[in-house]
Amino acid sequence: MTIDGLLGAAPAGPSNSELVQLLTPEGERTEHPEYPLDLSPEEVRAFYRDLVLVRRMDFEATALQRHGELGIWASLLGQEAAQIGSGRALAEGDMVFPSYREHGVAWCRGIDPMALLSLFRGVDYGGWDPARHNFHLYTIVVGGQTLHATGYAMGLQRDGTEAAVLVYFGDGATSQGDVNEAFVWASVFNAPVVFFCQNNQWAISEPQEKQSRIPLYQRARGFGFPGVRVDGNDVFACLAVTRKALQAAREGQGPTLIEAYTYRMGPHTTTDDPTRYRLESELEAWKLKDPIERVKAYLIRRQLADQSFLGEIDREADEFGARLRKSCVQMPEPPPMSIFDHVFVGEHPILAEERDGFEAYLASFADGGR
Ligand SMILES: Cc1ncc(C[n+]2csc(CCOP(=O)(O)OP(=O)(O)O)c2C)c(N)n1
Ligand SMILES: [Mg+2]
Repeated sequence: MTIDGLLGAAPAGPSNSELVQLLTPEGERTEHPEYPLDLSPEEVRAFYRDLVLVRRMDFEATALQRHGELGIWASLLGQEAAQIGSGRALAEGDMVFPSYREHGVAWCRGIDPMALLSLFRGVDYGGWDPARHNFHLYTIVVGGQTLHATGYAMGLQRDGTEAAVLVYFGDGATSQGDVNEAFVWASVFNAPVVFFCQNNQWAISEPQEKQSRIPLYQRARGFGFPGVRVDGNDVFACLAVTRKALQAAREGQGPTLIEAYTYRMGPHTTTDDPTRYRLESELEAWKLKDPIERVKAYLIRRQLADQSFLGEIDREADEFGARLRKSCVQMPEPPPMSIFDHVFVGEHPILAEERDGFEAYLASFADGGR
């Protein structure tokens, strides 16, 4: 018997029965007994606007990077519904721990898109106040934020605060020790944390089949808490599933793992070339499940929006894009010495020595290193 025969075939796409879906790729509304959802036409239109604008932000950021205006960009293309649906499920007092791709969630938390661009332009370390927005700084260390989130949730629990924590990570991150440790702690302490895994099928060039032989949401059971798989390209389902899990967490029912089944339509980051490791046909198949097109189809099908509304959103996106491009190139450069600020709370002798050395180095230039 071959090794494949012994292990069984790798899981293919999810069967419909295990995937929570409330809006089909064709834009038809479906019901799920555990996730009733009632949205007003204004709310659906607002979702459409969110989705279009964050895609535009992403598009502009990618283009800015290609023009050399950003050092790097991690695109959310294809994951808009997972992020807007879950992001809009948050209550004001909930806390978010993102990875590095959660631009749509940042949008929902009221973070100025320029603060995201400034980080990727390298002119600051993440230009927002996590406490003001209840949105932590981006974490590049894959999976590390799940431990921060769990610790924070345990703090909320001890303070008796009725709020939940929502932490984002990817399919690849589920293989990290940190994530598994976070699952253990969250489980045994019944911490009010929702683990939101965007399974975008790829961890750079590593396919999700190399992360797990079982669907990722089923992992939760072994840790002792519920797991659910949601159509990550369905903004309604992502909203309903996340809302329920956050409420359960706030009510003291402990953690939930949500696996949002989606697809990274672009490269891992602008440094990556996915044509080297995956087939174009895969992308073409996922384009048919586009998260924005299905909301648009629903709006038109139900006559909740007309061409003038759609045109208005397109115009707003054009203006938004122009504003982003203009503001990005006008961002002030930080003074070179500011790189030493905020490293430690107090003075540190090694850092002080390095700072003095760098200062002397800059002074050795005729223009003082400016
Ligand atoms: C601890 C650690 N190991 C490796 C890396 C390099 N790295 C950056 S992103 C990434 C893949 C992550 O994939 P996934 O968790 O699926 O998230 P996605 O990028 O697909 O959103 C890797 C290996 C890192 N940043 N941190
Ligand atoms: Mg991934």
